Amino acid sequence: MRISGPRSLDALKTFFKPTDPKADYKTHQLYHGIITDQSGHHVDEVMAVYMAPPRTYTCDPVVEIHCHGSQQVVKSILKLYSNYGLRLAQAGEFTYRAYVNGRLDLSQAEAVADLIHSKSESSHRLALSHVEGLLSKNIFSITDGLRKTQVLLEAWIDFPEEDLPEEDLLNITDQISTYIGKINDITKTYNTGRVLLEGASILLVGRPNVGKSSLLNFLLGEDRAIVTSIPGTTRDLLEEGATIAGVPVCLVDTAGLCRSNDPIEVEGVRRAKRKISLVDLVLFLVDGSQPVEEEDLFAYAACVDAPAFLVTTKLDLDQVADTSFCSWRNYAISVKTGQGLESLKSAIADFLLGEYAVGSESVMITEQRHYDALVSSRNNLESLHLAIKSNAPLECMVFDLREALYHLGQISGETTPDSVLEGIFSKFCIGK
Ligand SMILES: Nc1nc2c(ncn2[C@@H]2O[C@H](COP(=O)(O)OP(=O)(O)OP(=O)(O)O)[C@@H](O)[C@H]2O)c(=O)[nH]1
Ligand SMILES: [Mg+2]
Repeated sequence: MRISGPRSLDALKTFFKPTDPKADYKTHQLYHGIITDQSGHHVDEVMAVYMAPPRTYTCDPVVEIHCHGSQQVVKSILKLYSNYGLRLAQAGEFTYRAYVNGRLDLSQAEAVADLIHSKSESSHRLALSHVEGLLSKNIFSITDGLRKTQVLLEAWIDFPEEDLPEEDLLNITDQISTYIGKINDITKTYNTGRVLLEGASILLVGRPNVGKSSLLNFLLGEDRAIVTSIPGTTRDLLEEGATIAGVPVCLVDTAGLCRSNDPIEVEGVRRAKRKISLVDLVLFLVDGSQPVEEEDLFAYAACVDAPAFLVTTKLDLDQVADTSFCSWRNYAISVKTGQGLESLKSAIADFLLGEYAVGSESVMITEQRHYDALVSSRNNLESLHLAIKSNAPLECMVFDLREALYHLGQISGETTPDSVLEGIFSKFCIGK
């Protein structure tokens, strides 16, 4: 249990009886003892630590009580403290305090939530790099430079009788181009960052019996979906999380796409089709051991606009399918022999990561909020560029620059409205 605020140590001393009667609560040191209630009854045997500011999570005085984990023990200690006058923390309040007290900036605080929810090694590493300030450092290097330019321009506004020297204007133009480039480099990482953090969705599509469920099971490494030789085995969407070459993914198996009169199959097909427009990648499967049928074309038509690979299945059998109707990258596989499956896996990972590698050390953004702020800021800088070229008044240039800084400030939290802050911290769970 964590207590934060000026009365933390008093609160601890009220109910905690240290085993060593001379315990002097040195900062960051664990003490063994008993929590007792007002009448002196033992509630639990615990370890407790007092942490003096500012070296604490919230920058306020903090106490932690390491009690046994049963609901009843926790409830009893909470009751003692709520009678004493402490209140429960709101969701994310500890991290909010760390932010308000300046220990973390907003992008770092947001990454704490991502760190807590991270499900794969790559999302863990990405979130940790943000908690450690990688994104903040990159943004700061841009804002720092822009502020210097702002000072220069504002200084010239005070000398209306003189024009800004040509050389200074050229310098500023160069700098602005560099910052636009830096911002573009960061915004480009958004898709991959989002995929690494949340996982990409991959849909397996094809006519009945082509081997969708078999491929799903192979990629999952377990017999999750029922596989039979009867067409129409899978009736509903089936979603499972997995990692493909280090990339977290959500694999979705679908009912075979076909024109059917069976109302269950019709509904399965409807669900599969609706999902196609929402996923990051479609694997369109064609049975290589059978001639292409009208139903293959029916399935192809459903995903023709999606980002997709053609996967020809059953490579262990004689290959007769003519897939020339489809120009997508083609991967031939067999789940019976394992042929082609490693190349398919690395092609999927390469496609999802774009130009980035799993575990790359460079900055990568994962939040829509950050992406939007960077794009707005870049638009302001482009408008500043035009203003310089067209000899616009200095005031216009300064306006664009201020706007650009305002948008970048939303990432670190400097200019983030309270309503947005509330939304961000409400996503945390209690106790974080
Ligand atoms: N020889 C061979 N048979 C395969 C291969 N992959 C799948 N099969 C067989 O093809 C049949 C259909 O496989 P499923 O994975 O159920 O196909 P599906 O596309 O999910 O079928 P529906 O759910 O009915 O749409 C089964 O009998 C599998 O054993 C393969 O690589 N080689
Ligand atoms: Mg199936």
